Amino acid sequence: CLGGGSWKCKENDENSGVGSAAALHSDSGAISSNSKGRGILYEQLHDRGKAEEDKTYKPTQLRRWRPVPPVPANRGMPGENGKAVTIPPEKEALMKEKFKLNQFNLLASDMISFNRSLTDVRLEGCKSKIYPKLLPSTSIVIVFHNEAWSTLLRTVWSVINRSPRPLLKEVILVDDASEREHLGRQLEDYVAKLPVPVHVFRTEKRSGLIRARLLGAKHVKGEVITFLDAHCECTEGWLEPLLARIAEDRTTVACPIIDVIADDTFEYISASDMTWGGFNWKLNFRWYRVPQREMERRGNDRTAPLRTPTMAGGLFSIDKDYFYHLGSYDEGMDIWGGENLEMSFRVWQCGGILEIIPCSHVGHVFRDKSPYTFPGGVSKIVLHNAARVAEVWMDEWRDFYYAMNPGARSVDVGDVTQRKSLRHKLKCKSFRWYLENVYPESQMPLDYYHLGEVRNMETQNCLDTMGHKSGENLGVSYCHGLGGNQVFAYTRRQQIMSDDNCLDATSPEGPVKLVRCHGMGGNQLWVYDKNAQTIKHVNTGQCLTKPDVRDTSIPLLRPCDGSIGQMWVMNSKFKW
Ligand code: LR7
Ligand code: MN
Repeated sequence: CLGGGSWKCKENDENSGVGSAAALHSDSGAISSNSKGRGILYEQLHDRGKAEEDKTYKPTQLRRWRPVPPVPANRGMPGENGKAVTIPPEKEALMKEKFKLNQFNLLASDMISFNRSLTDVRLEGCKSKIYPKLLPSTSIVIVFHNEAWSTLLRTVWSVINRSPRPLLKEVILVDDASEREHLGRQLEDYVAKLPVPVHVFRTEKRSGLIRARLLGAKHVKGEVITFLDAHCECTEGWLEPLLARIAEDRTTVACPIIDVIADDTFEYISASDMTWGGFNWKLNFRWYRVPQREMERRGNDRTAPLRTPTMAGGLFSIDKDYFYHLGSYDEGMDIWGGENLEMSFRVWQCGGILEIIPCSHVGHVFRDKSPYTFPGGVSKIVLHNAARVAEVWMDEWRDFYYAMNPGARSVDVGDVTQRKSLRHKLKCKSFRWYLENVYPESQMPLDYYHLGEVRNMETQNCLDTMGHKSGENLGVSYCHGLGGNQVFAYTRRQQIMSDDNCLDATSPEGPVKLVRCHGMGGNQLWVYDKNAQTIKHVNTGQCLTKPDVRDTSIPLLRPCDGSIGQMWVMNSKFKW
């Protein structure tokens, strides 16, 4: 959720179909069903020559189960059926005070039953699906640092109330060095009385969510590991589709649709089934709209598993042996961040499949800020983790990460030799393969001539996005040489791009705007003449020109005249 160094998880980017789950429940829905054949690309994704027995479970590893009846509404309790909780005006001050503890409305959470009822948010087609009578069992691993009592226990109770008992081996809670009283003895005493085995393990010192999950995973006795954040609510029928998918093929990593539990009211808001996971040049996880291509591969069946390029990271099921076969997690990652992309790339590049299972819904409290400390500093930790992802998995595309995050060049990535040898040992495919086959819609250009600053010869100033969003003007400013907003790629498809925006002009007078790249040429087509050093806009025939004296921050489009103000240097790496 981390976006551009901020913690915004609920920001929606109107222009791109990008956004957080919070903004995605307004699903416009309509999907054209004009497709005949399915995409063939994925059918050959991996060489699935493995013996069938390897892919599934032995009968002794499976359990007979029955569906669980819905949790009845608790009469008179706030928040039932997933409704928003309202706080009386006289408690507003208290509410604000408590909000700071966890960065969500703790007062509201504390008013809601651990067993609150939720509406059945599944698509109709999901409710009538029949799953195998025998499924593998799973252990639920929940790690936390200073989690609130009510959210943690509502997570646990929602698992207990909505999972077929034979499939629920145990719940494993990993306390990552919390400092809150209620998470000590009180928690152990409480869980000892629960109707399913719940174990509490504790890290000796703050180890971060990645190493905490590794500690939890070590104790798993079920066939499948299911990870959840500590502020979730599982809905009716959430578990069966995840386990059924893994039972079909143990190399599948299965994620539910992550619904939104509003941080201010605890309202349960169903998220769209039309979004999948992507990432940007900064290596932030982002939600994007599922492309038509993937809809067609699924035969336009919205209940069918959705192959996603990346996952959010907190909520997923994976076969235990496969988890270790694939190299579990990178122990060199601290506190928070990066492990979700690391695992996503690893799964795809090393022969697995990463899917969102639309018939499985789990709610998660999305918040704007992180409530806990990042010992050593947020940016240092997040940049360190992401740099490890870039170094190990992204080949030359790691340059985009470093160009976009100049600060990352100076952080210590630590030792990545073990992770690189894992990649080698598993004979994992290249990042190019991933971009070509799994995520052709990504904003990583497959081939590009230049990645770096674009400097005007006359003014010696550089093109600069000024941090503008899609639809806003391109800028120009003093070249700082630090990358970030002054980094542009000139691609083989003749786009000039910065992350997911492309230089775009609709009229010969300009202005030149940043617009979400559409990859269709048109107004986003630019020809750079390496000798003349001109950047010509194909549709208008005009040349990109230094700004006018009246406003020195806006580059212009002008008839090409060979003047020095129309000469731009792109000198990072030219391979024509
Ligand atoms: O030092 C820590 N130790 C911990 O045990 C820091 C965190 N944690 C725990 C924490 O208490 C929580 O239970 O780890 C869990 C995840 O931390 P959050 O809730 O602060 O993370 P998040 O929900 O903001 O972030 C998402 O990205 C993370 C990247 O490292 C993890 O993968 C989270 O699991 C993940 N959450 C989801 O995928 C839910 C959907 C959010 C989105 C998009
Ligand atoms: Mn979370």
